[in-house]
Amino acid sequence: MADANDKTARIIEARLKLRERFIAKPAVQATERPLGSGAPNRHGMPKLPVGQTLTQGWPVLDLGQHPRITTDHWSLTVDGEVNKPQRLSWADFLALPQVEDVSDFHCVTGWSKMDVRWIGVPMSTLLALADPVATATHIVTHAYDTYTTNLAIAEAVKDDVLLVHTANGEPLPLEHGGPVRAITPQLYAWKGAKWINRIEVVIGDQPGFWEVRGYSNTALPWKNDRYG
Ligand SMILES: Nc1nc2c(c(=O)[nH]1)N[C@H]1C(S)=C(S)[C@@H](COP(=O)(O)O)O[C@H]1N2
Ligand SMILES: [Mo]
Repeated sequence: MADANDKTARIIEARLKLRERFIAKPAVQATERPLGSGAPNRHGMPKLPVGQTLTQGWPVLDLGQHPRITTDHWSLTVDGEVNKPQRLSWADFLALPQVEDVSDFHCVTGWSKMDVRWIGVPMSTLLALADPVATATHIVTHAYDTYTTNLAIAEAVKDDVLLVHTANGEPLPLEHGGPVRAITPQLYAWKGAKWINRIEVVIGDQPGFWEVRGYSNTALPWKNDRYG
C-alpha cells in the first residue's frame, strides 16, 4: 500500500507543477465584464452565461455516430510533443487519482445544464504523466468517432477540466460519450470530446472539427464567444 500511496503522491505533485508552469502563462482570458445573470459561480462568473437558457434534460449533440467501445477495448494515448508518451488501459485510467466535482455544462446552441456531479481524472494529471516539452502550447483531443477539438494548455490544466466516466452517480451514458469524455465547464461544451481516446500535445494552435467550420477558437461563454 505504501507504494501505491507514494505513486499517488508523485502523480499529484507532478500535476501541481504542470499547473504552475502553464497557468502562470497568459491564458485566454476575458478582460471585459463577464456577461450573464445569476449569482457568481465559483470562478466569479454569473451562473448563467449570456444567451443561455436552463435545461432540465440533457440533449445529445454530435456528428451522429455513437462508437460503442467496451472498457476492454478502450485505451487513452497521450502523445505528440511530450517527453513521456503514455498509453493507458481502462485499469490504468481507473488507478489514477480520481476526483469528484460539480460543474455546469454550457452548449453553444443555447442550453445550460447546471450542477452535474462528475467523477473522473483531471486532464492536468494526464498531461503531467506525459510531461509536455518546454515549448508545447496546445492540445488536440481526438475521439473514437474522429471528432477533434483543440485547447490551449493553460485552459486544459484548469481544475475543472476532467476526463469523466460518471455523471450524477451513473456511468456516463454512451450517447454522452461513455465510457469516457472530456468536460470543459469554463468553455462551451464542444471543447469537451466525447469518446475521447487521444490527447495530442502540440506546439502552436491546431483548430479542431468545429473550430475550422466557423465556431470560435476560444469559446468563452461569458463573452458570447460562439462563432469565429
Ligand atoms: N467525440 C465527439 N465529441 C463531441 C461532439 C462530437 O460530435 N463528437 N460534439 C461536441 C458538441 S458540438 C457538443 S455541444 C457536446 C454535446 O455533448 P452532449 O451530447 O453530451 O450534450 O459534445 C461535444 N463533443
Ligand atoms: Mo455543439
